[in-house]
Amino acid sequence: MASGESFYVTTPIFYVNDVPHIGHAYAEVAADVLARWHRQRGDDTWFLTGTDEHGQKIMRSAVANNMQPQEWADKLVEEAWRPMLKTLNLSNDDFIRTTEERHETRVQKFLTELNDAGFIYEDEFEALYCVGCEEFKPDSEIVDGEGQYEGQKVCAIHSKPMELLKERNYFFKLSALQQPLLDYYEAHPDFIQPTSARNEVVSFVQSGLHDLSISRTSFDWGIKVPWDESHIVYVWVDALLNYFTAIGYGDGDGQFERRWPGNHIVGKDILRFHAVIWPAMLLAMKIQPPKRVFATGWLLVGGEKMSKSKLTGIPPQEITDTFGSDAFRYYFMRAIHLGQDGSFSWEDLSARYHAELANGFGNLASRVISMVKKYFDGDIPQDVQEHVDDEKILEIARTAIRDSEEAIDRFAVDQAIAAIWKLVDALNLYITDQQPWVLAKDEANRDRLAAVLATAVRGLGVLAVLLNPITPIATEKLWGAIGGEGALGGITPTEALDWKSSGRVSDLASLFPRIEQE
Ligand code: ME8
Repeated sequence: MASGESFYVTTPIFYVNDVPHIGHAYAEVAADVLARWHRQRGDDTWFLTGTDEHGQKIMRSAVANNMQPQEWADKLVEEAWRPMLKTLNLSNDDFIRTTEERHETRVQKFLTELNDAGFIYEDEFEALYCVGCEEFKPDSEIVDGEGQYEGQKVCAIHSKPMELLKERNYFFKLSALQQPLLDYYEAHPDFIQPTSARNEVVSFVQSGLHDLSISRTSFDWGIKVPWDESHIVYVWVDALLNYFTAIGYGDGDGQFERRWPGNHIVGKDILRFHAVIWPAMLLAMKIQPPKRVFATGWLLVGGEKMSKSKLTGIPPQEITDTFGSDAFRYYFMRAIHLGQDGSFSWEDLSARYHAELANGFGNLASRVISMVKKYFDGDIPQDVQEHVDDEKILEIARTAIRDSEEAIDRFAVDQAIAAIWKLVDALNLYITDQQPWVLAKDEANRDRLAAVLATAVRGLGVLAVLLNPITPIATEKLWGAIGGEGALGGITPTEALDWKSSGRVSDLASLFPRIEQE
């Protein structure tokens, strides 16, 4: 089933002004699940993540910590951001930092080309800027401050005062791209997802685009504008280009051509950068925009976006230390529909962990394996005569495969898991109905017992493959315990369905042990 099709998926690159919280981890896990899913099916997959290290926000946090910006970025990347990849068991193929030379030289190359194409000019500019967003804000996104900021204008997202910036800047002719963008959205209805995000972007662009200031002179923590070194590149233009620089834009070695266009998973607060500015820069250069920009919702705390600046962030390891990375991945992918906001609660996490992972899936696996041990001395029964009830289970497995594939194509990971869970529930019910422990009492039922357990093992094989992108550690263990050979990451669900283990079961420690509540 190896398609060899390219699947390039990216996360936002994260500001290194602080340490990660579960809101950042969420996008990482979503991208990782999609990458593992595609890799498993033989697609030519590339998963990129990284860090966004220039701009005023980083410079100021470095100053506040008495460090040079580069030193500060190095510290946070090594102590906080790279360790998060391990905490979440991510399978990223690359990690880009915007302070790397490979990034800087390619950003300069791209900007030179954009300038040569006639899309850049110089002008005077004055507007209100939010350093938290690293963005000039329209009036509609500025509100009156409260508390210590009473009487001041603040950013609606960060609740911090806006700053008046007046500079001579280079501008990108974004307004000239308004109609080409609208034409592109129309011709590619799946480009921006979900639909609510698409509608928002289309009406924003219809309401008129202004040219974009893409350089700064008031500070110097950034990449130099190649034709005028007294300016640095606006941090968002620098950051968006990471999706190109990491895959060798302009190198001519074929990697870029092989991977692009990519799929971007982004938070809804940074949708316009990805669905307006980024494709506009590409349309200007006659390069194909991304295949898909998918806007995720926010993890909320008390109804507000969990955030570093508001000190409401929960570090991912607080969860993984107790529940493990598999449960973290499962929970966030299952409990929240990608594209909608969600609230995290320890109670909900614990309830789903115990009901779905421990009792639903883990227990099913241990029951089946212990019965094969008990009744067949560990040998998985072979060449069994299937009965209509067994056929039904195999049919449910086929449906789970089909429905989950279809959901993943839409990035609806929660729906894919729900489709897979129909097989978990059906297998649990099947064991309860077939009552292998009753069949085992009468030698005359030996063949029937063999068929039931062989079918249950096949069902577990399909589950191991389908759930591998979501809970890779538990499913590798399960695959080994039912006599599966080879790395699970390279087996498709259909191959697992046709697979009849000729092996033996082996001991399987509880996949999801119960956790005593403190
Ligand atoms: O925006 N729930 O970086 P960033 C869900 N460097 N997602 C959340 C979240 C929450 N509570 N809090 C943050 C930047 N995020 C830029 C990106 S890409 C070329 C440059 C998400 O560190 C947020 O929506 O502020 C965004 O998608 C991502 O974390 C990075 O945020």
